[in-house]
Amino acid sequence: MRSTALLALVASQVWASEHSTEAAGIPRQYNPGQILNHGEDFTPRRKWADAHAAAKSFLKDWSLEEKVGLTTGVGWMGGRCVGNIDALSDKGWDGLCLEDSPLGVRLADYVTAFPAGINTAATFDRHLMRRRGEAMGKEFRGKGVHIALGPAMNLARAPEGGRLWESFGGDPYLQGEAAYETIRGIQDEGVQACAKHYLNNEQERFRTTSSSNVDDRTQHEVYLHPFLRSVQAGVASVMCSYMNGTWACENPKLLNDLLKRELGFEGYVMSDWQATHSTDSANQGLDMTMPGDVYFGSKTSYFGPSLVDSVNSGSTNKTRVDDMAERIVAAWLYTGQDKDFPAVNFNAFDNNDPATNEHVDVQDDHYKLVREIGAASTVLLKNNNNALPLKKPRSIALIGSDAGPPLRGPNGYNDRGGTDGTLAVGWGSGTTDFPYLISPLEAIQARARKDRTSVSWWLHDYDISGATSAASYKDVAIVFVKSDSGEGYITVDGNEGDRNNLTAWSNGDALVKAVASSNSQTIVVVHSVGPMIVEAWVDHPNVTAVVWAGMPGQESGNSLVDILWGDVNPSGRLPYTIAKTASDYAAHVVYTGGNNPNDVQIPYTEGLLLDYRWFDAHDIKPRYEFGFGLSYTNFTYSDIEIVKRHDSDFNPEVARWEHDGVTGPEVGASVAEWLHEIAYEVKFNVKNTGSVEGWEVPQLYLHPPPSANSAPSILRGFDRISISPGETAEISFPVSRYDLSIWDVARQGWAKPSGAWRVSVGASSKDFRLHGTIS
Ligand SMILES: *[C@@H]1O[C@H](CO)[C@@H](O)[C@H](O)[C@H]1NC(C)=O
Ligand SMILES: *[C@@H]1O[C@H](CO)[C@@H](O)[C@H](O)[C@H]1NC(C)=O
Ligand SMILES: *[C@@H]1O[C@H](CO)[C@@H](O)[C@H](O)[C@H]1NC(C)=O
Ligand SMILES: *[C@@H]1O[C@H](CO)[C@@H](O)[C@H](O)[C@H]1NC(C)=O
Ligand SMILES: CC(=O)N[C@H]1CO[C@H](CO)[C@@H](O)[C@@H]1O
Repeated sequence: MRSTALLALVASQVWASEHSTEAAGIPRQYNPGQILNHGEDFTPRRKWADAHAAAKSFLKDWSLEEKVGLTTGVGWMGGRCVGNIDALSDKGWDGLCLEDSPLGVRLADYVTAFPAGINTAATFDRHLMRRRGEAMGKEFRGKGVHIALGPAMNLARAPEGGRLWESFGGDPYLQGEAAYETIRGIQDEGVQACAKHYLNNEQERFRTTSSSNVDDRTQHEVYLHPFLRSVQAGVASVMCSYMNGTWACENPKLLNDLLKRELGFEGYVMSDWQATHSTDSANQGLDMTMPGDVYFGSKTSYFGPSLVDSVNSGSTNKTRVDDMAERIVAAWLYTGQDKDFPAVNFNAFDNNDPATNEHVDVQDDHYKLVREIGAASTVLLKNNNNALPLKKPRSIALIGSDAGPPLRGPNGYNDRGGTDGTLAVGWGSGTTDFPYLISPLEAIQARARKDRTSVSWWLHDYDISGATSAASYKDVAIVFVKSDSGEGYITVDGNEGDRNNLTAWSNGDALVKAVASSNSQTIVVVHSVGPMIVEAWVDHPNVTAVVWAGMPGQESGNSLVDILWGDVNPSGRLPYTIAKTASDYAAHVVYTGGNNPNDVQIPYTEGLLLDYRWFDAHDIKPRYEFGFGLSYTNFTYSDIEIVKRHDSDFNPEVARWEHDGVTGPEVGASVAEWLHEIAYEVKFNVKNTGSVEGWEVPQLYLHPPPSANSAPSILRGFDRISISPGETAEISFPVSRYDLSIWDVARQGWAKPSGAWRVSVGASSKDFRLHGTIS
């Protein structure tokens, strides 16, 4: 479907506001409403108002040059962190340390390597998402990092996209919930989070020059949504990406209209590293340039003295610089960093320098959470004849290099940019150094010893006959396969960040087929950054189980053992669709084109229909659908009831939505309280009908009316609940007016389409168990 067709929607009512671009900065208004997040009453707006008032008085005596100093990084490698803002000690300002990554503290020692974002999403568990955020926040703070450069929230649009494992998958709602929880967790520990990359940075190739061309409705409903949730979480900073016709970091539509006006964002926008292209960026909404120099080591800056000159010559409004500085200081105050913040105690550029690295151990007992999330994110895709959990087999063979330790150790390649041994995280700036890495081989041997199971292995991927003999005559053969990707500055086996194919690396398909021909209990474990095509072997009768372990972090082997032996009942769910063939996906990485700006156009022609929405709309049967995952027990669903929470006849705010289309406050229009207030609750029961305790992940899908011209099904609720055998859990999903709205392009507002919404509750995006209607 062409995205332009989506513009012809029929909206019966709209809540609209006039938008215009303002170079001097967006005025801030405070909507004294509460934002509800699944019953949690969290009100960042009051806190932001206080932080801005305090920032104004903090900055009262600062000169123009000093304020500009706040907005200008010191230049690449000019400090101990990947980004640094200078201190001004006579003003009580200690400077800022900005450090990667979305899964832990990068380029530091004695830190935890958490599971990647994609695994965090696969848990479908808000509490685990929050706890991971908190644990990471503690570690960043302990190292003296003010701003953690994460979470990443770009969508898994093209399945080959190199960095999609850093963020939370193929659905905007799941992406948004995970972003919300991660930010709340990080910031509750007094560290500023950074929502990135804003916006439309869904592939690595040409990411600094290509233009992502996205229609306005898709932008609002899909790509902007995780940033809306980030603002609702009170996010301190947003990182602008590279370009969209005009550079993303000097795009007033993106920075002023969408982010600061519609979403009412109160923190500051920083550039991605070297993504600032002019001093005029300040006029267009950029608040901080990173790492500060024009290019790494240039000793020049678009901000710094250039910005001072620009103000003095009248090209930049001084009030804009005031606003930039105020936003940066407000975010610092919002997160309480003015009090007792630890000094930077590591050196991202030289861990071995005794003068600058104090080797502070911030790991606490976070390894336990890593193991828990690793197991909770492991997706059981196939389990014929209850092949799993393992029942004290007498012998096991482990096949494939992905089972074993890397020959070069866990950090043998800078930023994990190589292929060696078991894969527990992708490559690039979205990684940490591993403090250690538990391989499946190590963990399985330790577990097997308890049952006196014999363990043998064959780690040569290309010696097929050796693998076949190793697997023969064993009770169980476990074959390990992988697929890797990362950030574009590193090329691995010809993959320039983005994957060149969606099948297994290192001869994986041949290995599985060979082992399955000689062992009737062949279990396949997959470590993959994203969707991997499994058609070569998935239907082989001897492949009795498929375990999708993703990117589980430092406790990889232990998390896997918990699932294989049934100490943890699997409940991971796919955060993307696994297709039967690569060409079934809605979109792909654009691999060819020139290197000059605008040479490569990336048209987002699939519009709203990414991932499962595309498969649904075009009736393409996937191998495993979004939201799918098996358990060692069974659940039944019953008693759906849809309860209206507000009486539209008497509530004027509901009336506004349902009857008139009144213009609302401009700033923060898309996060207005009434829009996000709970309008309906979908209640139902889930019963564990099996014989073991387990976690179920019920999911709520809305089916918009035909007038909406939307995708057939849209995820709008999920939870992960532990239920004992024979027990029934009562579940309730809130549905807000926003959830039941579409973006009306003509009238620039959230609109309620005419007609009834059908509602389904079920165990995946295809396995619907209960149905209802919201009219
Ligand atoms: C500078 O910004 C202020 C406040 O937004 C505005 O009133 C004024 O008109 C602007 N001046 C210029 C020259 O843009
Ligand atoms: C897919 O890419 C991987 C990594 O570069 C490579 O090992 C594998 O051979 C490729 N598969 C095919 C079918 O070309
Ligand atoms: C399954 O494994 C057994 C060995 O246990 C083998 O004899 C048989 O041929 C295999 N089946 C297939 C279809 O390869
Ligand atoms: C779930 O139910 C199906 C059909 O009733 C049954 O075949 C299967 O063994 C059950 N699975 C578990 C894990 O109890
Ligand atoms: C938000 C934004 O600026 N979107 C633009 C992205 O690029 C396309 C094509 O250049 C424009 O049509 C969009 O308006």
